[in-house]
Amino acid sequence: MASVIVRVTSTSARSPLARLVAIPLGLDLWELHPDHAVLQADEAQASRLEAMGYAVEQLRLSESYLTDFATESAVTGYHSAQTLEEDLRQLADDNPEIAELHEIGHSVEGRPILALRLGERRGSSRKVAFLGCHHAREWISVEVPFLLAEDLVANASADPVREWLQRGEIWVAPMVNPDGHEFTRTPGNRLWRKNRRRNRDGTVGVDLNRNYGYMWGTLDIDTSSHTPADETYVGPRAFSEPESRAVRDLVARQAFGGVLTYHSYSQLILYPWGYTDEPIVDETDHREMRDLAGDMQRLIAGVHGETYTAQQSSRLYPTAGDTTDWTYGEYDVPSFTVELRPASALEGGFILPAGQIQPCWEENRPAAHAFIGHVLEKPA
Ligand code: 0X9
Ligand code: ZN
Repeated sequence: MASVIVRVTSTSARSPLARLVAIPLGLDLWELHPDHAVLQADEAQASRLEAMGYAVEQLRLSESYLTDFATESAVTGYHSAQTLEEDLRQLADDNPEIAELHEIGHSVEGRPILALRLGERRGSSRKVAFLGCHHAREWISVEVPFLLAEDLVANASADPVREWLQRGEIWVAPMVNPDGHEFTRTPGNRLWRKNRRRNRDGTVGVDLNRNYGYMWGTLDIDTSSHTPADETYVGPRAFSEPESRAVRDLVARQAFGGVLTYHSYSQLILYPWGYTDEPIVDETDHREMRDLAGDMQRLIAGVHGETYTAQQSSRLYPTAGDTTDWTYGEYDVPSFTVELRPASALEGGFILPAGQIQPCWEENRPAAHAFIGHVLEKPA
């Protein structure tokens, strides 16, 4: 069935927009704003929404969206799982005194999940982690952490990087979902989100950003679904997937003092909780993350003037089992989800033109540095 990208607004009080996520329609929700939502739906879902009192306006057919944005240069400007491995290996081989490549696990289809450890000392007590690409179609979320690693290596002999690498370790795992990412490089599959697990009912894929073990599975809504065919399928149990287990085991081994995970799109800086609208109870933790998110927002805006809005995750929409709820809930460390460029579907959504990789990285550099400084320089 043809899939469309639509803008949805409410036309009556009996169907408020916020209720969209609570309707079990299996929607692929891209944006949720106070006055409208953007989502991908097939024709049956679109007509059901209309019957429920929503106005559904077609933005673009997925097919024309793909031909508009998925040009040749949009593909060649980005890494594949293989070129990422080659580039990470090169970085490690060329800089053995500060960089080391680790296989932290394997995907469902057997691809290595890689993390680069940067730092002079092994077993240092100050460590910070950057993750990318839990979601296959979010290609820019591979490039920003990769460029961060490359830039840290290039600036390793100058402060503040020199001091960070002496004092602690920076771990970068740019592609948590290599199978999904590879799949999005095949014709017609650019908008795949999940991993490539064969589910028991014959459908494919678990949403890796719903598979972490804090409050896992406690919601059953469109943005955190127990239906295997859905885009946000939480999986049969917490950490059922080798990709989320790889991150779990890395975090358990290294005991990071902070974790930042890149996604796209919408230009947001999100901090826990995601599973509830309640704010974090611990006022010190809450203030720490809220203030740091605000600092990152200002630092990002200072580079190219782009707004990345800092807010609690659940304000975007509620989900249970995401990465940062788990890293904060289990380990009590500052944890952020950064949604990268662009700001909206009309600017490309998940398909960011390759020419924007560099400016997107440039604006995120000072924010990533602020996070590293915060974690590595925190008083003991
Ligand atoms: O839905 C997600 O996993 C993230 N958005 S994305 O468009 N990259 O898929 C947001 C996760 C943040 N957590 C919550 N909203 N609870
Ligand atoms: Zn994502």
